[in-house]
Amino acid sequence: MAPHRARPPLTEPGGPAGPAGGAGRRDGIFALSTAPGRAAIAVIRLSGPGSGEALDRLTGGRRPPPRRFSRRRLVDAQGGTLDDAVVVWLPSAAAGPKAGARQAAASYTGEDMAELQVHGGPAVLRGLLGALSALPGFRPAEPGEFTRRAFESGRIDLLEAEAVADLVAAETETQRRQALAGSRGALSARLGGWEETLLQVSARVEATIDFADEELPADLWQLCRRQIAGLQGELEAAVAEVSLGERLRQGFEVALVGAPNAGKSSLLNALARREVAIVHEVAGTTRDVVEVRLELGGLPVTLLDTAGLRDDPRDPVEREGMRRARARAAAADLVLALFDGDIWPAVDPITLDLVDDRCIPVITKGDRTDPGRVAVAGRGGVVVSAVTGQGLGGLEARLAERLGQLWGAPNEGLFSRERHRAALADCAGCLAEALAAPEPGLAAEDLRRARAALGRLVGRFDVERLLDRIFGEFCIGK
Ligand SMILES: Nc1nc2c(ncn2[C@@H]2O[C@H](COP(=O)(O)OP(=O)(O)OP(=O)(O)O)[C@@H](O)[C@H]2O)c(=O)[nH]1
Ligand SMILES: [Mg+2]
Repeated sequence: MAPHRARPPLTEPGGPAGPAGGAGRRDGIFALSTAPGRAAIAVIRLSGPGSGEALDRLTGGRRPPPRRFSRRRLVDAQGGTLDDAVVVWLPSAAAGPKAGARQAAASYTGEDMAELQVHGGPAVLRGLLGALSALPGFRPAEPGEFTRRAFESGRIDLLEAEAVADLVAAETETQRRQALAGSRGALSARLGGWEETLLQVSARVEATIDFADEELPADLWQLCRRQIAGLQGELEAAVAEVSLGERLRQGFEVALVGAPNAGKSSLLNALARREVAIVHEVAGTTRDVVEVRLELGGLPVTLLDTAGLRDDPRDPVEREGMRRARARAAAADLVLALFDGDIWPAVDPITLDLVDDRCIPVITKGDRTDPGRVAVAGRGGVVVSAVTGQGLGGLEARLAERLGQLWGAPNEGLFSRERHRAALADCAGCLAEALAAPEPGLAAEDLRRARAALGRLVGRFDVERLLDRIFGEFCIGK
């Protein structure tokens, strides 16, 4: 679906929407949209009805032609030069033969916008942001406010807005693909299909009520029930998929467990390719759970290093560490159960007891283990050495394969938030009630509620309550 289709605006232009709404003309906003710090180029964006005049002031009256990169000297209110920059003027209405006709807004926010590509040094930015603050009617943007305005002007729906936040946060290839699909309307399209079916079935149910005495196909109500049941099944599948979507956003958890000194922290560091956790010959070094984010097979992974497990630790801190280790391992998607290569093929019974189908057994310290003994006892385990790097590639491949199985190959455009789960489950629940309704008249009301639940997902109902939560997740400048 095209990302830039027009939708009816949800709030009146210039109305009291947005965190800094007020009567009359809407505030102009500006923000540094690139990361702060030193860079060759930094991008500052402006949005709001006063953006054109702001650009006039900043360029000393030389507003560039629309949608053309133009080199301009940027000046402050006293005419002093701030920077030599590339400037783009993005009026909300597209020019051309159709100008003046009702058409899709031609900027990200749906308002007049400008982008300044400036030298990315702290002093340049301070000067420019200061000059922008001094512009009448302009203020710094809140986090996510540009995207919020895009939503409020009807250019994108809430699902697309959330996907924009995910795209900015994406760290791995799979996250990027999913978020990009969502920002281009993949989730909205799935939702649109359900809404279409729901509308059709609602109309049929209403017909059985309104025209009960007239000639209607005898099995119309039965047909409706079949359609409702089909839709309910699809929604329940979508609810089930949310946990996968959440995993993708938050990362799959892989816990390392084993006896003290089994080599957990060494393996964590080797997989992370940096010294994250303390490694020491003292047994019981690690107490807290140490987390590292990695990408494996295109998926985000959080590796968890944990306290070594042993019988009866005296130290209360170590005991607490072990409690946390067990809890995190129980909740993890996959577990690497580490067996100390130094004592192999003897195995630590506590770790052995934890082995289940989420586990990959790992024999550590391969550089010190007799290869003959390891070969005999391989049994699907991977032999690694944190010292020589032996087996690490194989372990990563095994992990990527297992994660790939957990991930499956879902649709592009996964529902991934608790908010989605609640609305989809609510809709599925209403459909279940419609199916259980003794007569079409009662089912019609359930179907109306089901439609409202779907509408909430794209932001057509209950909007205000949601907005601050959703847009608060964003970076400033997006
Ligand atoms: N030769 C060799 N020594 C290793 C290897 N991995 C770990 N060690 C040594 O084993 C000892 C314990 O390593 P750690 O990584 O701290 O073990 P741990 O499982 O995190 O231990 P706790 O945090 O105490 O539970 C250290 O002296 C490491 O240098 C390895 O692959 N080869
Ligand atoms: Mg450790």
